Amino acid sequence: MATNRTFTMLKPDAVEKGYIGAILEKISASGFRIVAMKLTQMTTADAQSFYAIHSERPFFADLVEYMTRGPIVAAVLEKENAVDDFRTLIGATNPADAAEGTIRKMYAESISANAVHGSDSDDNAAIEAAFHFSGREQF
Ligand code: IDP
Ligand code: MG
Repeated sequence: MATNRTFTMLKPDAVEKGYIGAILEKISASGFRIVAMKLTQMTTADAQSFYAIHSERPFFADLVEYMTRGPIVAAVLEKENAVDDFRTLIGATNPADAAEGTIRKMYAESISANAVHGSDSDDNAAIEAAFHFSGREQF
């Protein structure tokens, strides 16, 4: 299986609750190498652009408000089968449906404030990594 990269954000709810260390520990223990990482805050324009695919959804305004309310940790991760394995590690979008031991099961509070983002494809991982990091910031 090929080594590839995915993109993640520890979302404002996870940062507010002090879960950065615990979530990064779980990510590292699951075999992901951190290729890039920073604490940053998205502007409204950033969040509207990042989540443009959801712009027609009824929750879009709430999603933008939530994702901009405080700092996030943005990171690029590398591993064999990174995109799919990271989606497995974070669990279902709604923490009520997420499997035991997944990050969302352990740290998310609701379907909207669900602690962590994970890219859904190799192409989107590359687009999302480039949204937050220059090539020189990815190791
Ligand atoms: P994903 O993060 O598991 O890939 P998406 O469907 O891509 O889920 O949705 C992006 C984000 O939008 C979710 O992580 C969550 O924060 C929010 N979201 C998704 N569906 C709902 C919903 O039905 N109500 C409120 N917020 C939602
Ligand atoms: Mg998604």
